[in-house]
Amino acid sequence: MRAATDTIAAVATPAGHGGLGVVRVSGPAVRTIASALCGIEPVARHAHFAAFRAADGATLDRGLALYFPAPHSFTGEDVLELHAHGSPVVLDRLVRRVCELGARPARAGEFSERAFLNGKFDLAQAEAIADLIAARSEAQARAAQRSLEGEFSQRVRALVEVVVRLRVEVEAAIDFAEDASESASRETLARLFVDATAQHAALLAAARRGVRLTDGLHAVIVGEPNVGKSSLMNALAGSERAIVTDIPGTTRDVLREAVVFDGVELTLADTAGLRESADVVEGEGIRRARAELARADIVLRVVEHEPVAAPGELFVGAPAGATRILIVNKIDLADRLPQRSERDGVVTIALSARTGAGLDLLREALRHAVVGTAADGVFSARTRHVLALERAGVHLAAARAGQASTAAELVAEELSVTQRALGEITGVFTSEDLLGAIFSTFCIGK
Ligand SMILES: Nc1nc2c(ncn2[C@@H]2O[C@H](COP(=O)(O)OP(=O)(O)O)[C@@H](O)[C@H]2O)c(=O)[nH]1
Ligand SMILES: [Mg+2]
Repeated sequence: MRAATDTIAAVATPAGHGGLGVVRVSGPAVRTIASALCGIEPVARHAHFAAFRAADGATLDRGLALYFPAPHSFTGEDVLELHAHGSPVVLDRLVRRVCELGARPARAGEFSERAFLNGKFDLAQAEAIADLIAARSEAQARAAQRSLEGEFSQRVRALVEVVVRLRVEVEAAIDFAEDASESASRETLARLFVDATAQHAALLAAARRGVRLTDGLHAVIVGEPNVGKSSLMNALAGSERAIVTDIPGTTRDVLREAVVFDGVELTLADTAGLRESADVVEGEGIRRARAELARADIVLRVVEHEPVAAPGELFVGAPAGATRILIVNKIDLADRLPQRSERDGVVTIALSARTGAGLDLLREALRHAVVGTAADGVFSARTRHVLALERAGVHLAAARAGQASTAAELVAEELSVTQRALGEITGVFTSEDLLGAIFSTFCIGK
């Protein structure tokens, strides 16, 4: 275990006023601080009711002091938790008093960083704690909990194991190049490569779903001016979020509103109508609309009349994998009934944003689009993990392709790089810089 030489302290509960507020202290000075602050010899995992005292003996507050001796604590160090009243003033004075007694204010994420360095959990799990705290929907919280329990890390480690076995085989082939058992080893190698490739593909797909769940899905509403994009946004959001007028070019900036479908957060973006415009501001709005379209998971293309052309042609500029929904709006004007149809992978829904007729069909289509994202077994993941997995995949493929032709030394090198990339996810191989960058995004007191 890495023994920290200094003691850190921070408020662990959110800023603001509440019934309780907790100050967390971690490091070698914890026992000294407990006895000077509360006048107690702290007993392990025992709730001491105590007065927290200032230097002059005045009472700062009364509350509970809990002591978790190393290594059985969150950080793996001696930890003291002070449960006081949830007043920012009281908590601030407590932290300052604790710092007078030998601690220093903790940096953002420093408690989690110490826990990681002391082997309490790996890097992916540390990130899952941050994701759990930041979760905005039940599905996000469940997925973060799964990563926190180590499901994601276990699958990464299982893949690493196969890569290690591959390395052993390849190294053996280098050492005993003349051996008669060479053909047997080739078969083993081929089998292991198939296994590793399949595991890698499944893990990458799962991590991509995890990122979509962690970050939420992006749906964009696009179409010509005045077709009712903003009206649709308001109808889905259930509020008068966007300005609606009969003047073409009313919406200029991208407006966003979050809605939750089956536990998955969907960010709806209303955009400027797509047309040629001489207006500089509207032109910029249209540029932003196109950018929003290019990164959308779900595209809602609004028109006023059933198109003659194939519906697919109305989605130029949308990413290949995006869900495409065509909305034929203003059916109230044509005295039509709401309707849903499907052609060329595009779902078409006829509705009225004004009367609300057919909105249920659209909600159903959106719900269908988010299903799978929140499926059981999805864990939270980050872009960092996906990038590392993609890098690992490139080198694994190179090793596999090279096994027949290239020198075994090069295959061994590709496998070693594969393993390193995977190790970055769980933090087995991580530079100080990367660690600093990851933990600094956590909040203070975590
Ligand atoms: N009759 C009818 N009018 C609508 C409907 N949806 C929008 N409108 C009207 O169409 C005009 C343009 O709407 P707006 O939402 O601002 O369109 P945008 O330019 O695409 O954002 C406004 O006058 C709306 O009241 C609808 O379903 N039925
Ligand atoms: Mg608009």
